[in-house]
Amino acid sequence: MIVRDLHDPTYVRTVCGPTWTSRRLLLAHDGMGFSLHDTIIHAGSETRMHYKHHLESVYCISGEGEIEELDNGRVHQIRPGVVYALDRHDRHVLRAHSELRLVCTFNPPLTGHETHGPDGAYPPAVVVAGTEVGR
Ligand code: 9YT
Repeated sequence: MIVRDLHDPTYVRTVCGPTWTSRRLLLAHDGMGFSLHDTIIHAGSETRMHYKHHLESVYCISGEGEIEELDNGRVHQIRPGVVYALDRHDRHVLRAHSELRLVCTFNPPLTGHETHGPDGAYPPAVVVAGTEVGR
């Protein structure tokens, strides 16, 4: 069994982007088949993303914002209790009206240090003999 505490820096990897702070609780090396993050999105920010190599689901536990699907212009309100799943590698922009706290999963799991490239994606996982390897 794996037990992690968000407040224990020994195991929780914190990675920052320009508009977000991601506390990565479970990663590829944990062998769960997904990674699990507790992510803070800064109030007033806008983040354009396109996870070409991953499927992400995002569950809001606090804050208010909106997500726009860039392929069709649809806008969805984000508030506690709302989940969105990027099941089609959807291009999107996330706007945080207030600080958002989001629980995120990635499949395949992140290996640890990923941040967005200029295309809004994280790099693909490197698979060696069935195991994702950090880059
Ligand atoms: C909602 C979202 O995708 N934010 C970017 C950070 C990402 N969730 C992460 O790495 O935790």
